[in-house]
Amino acid sequence: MTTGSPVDTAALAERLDAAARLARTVPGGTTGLTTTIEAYAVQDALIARRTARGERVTGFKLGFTSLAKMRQMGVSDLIHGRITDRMAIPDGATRDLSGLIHPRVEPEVAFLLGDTLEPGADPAAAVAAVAPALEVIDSRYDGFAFSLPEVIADNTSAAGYALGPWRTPGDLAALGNLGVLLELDGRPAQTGSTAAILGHPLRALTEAARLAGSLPAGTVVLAGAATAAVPLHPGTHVRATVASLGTVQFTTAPRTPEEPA
Ligand code: OOG
Ligand code: MG
Repeated sequence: MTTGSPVDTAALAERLDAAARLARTVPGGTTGLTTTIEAYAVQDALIARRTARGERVTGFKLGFTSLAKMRQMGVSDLIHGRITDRMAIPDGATRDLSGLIHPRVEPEVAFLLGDTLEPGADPAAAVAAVAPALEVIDSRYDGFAFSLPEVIADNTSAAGYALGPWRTPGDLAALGNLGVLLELDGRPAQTGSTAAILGHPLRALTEAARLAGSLPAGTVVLAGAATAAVPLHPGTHVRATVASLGTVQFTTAPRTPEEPA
């Protein structure tokens, strides 16, 4: 077995953190990462840098839970990352995209845990509420081109998220096949179904607990995009609708005159 030289976890976390803060990309394929174990260690170090600056982890996200996303990004394994209070976009707010590199947006379903979710436990018993969600992703790698360990180290491209109104689910089983619509300026950009998320979004919770260990009450879990992501530009109204759950939306700030087109 050949192994590359060990990755300097702290140095790579600093490099990816700087890329996010300065909106400057890192070329994919240059990290030396070969395993997901190393990659999650870098992600942990990256999150530690954020929390040391006063950011608070608000939840957990899954990625590549749908075939649409796996195909779009050329990968085939589940990944997980963390979302923080600095990434939160209030429903209906305006978000300035300056500071992001090449953002994309995707429609998701979010869960709020009312109880601790232990690995192997029935996820439905821990769910307090469900909401439609939008995730903004912004890879810190050139052209969104990365290996699986590289996107994990980059906190799974996490950059922003908006949550619609929380709803106490009467029947969680019904979450398994709800229509999903992503609109840009009132025009459909993507359509799909919650069935695209691992066959049922509740499975994302099962996987989250399996991958991360026990998830505490109060955790928000983004189940992963139901459709491919679309590029996000300034001056755009973005809305996701999940049938019977409702809508969530935000507007991106208009381009400033000195910003290049
Ligand atoms: C990685 C993030 C994947 C999802 O919902 O599948 C993700 C990426 O596409 O750059 O958030
Ligand atoms: Mg996502």
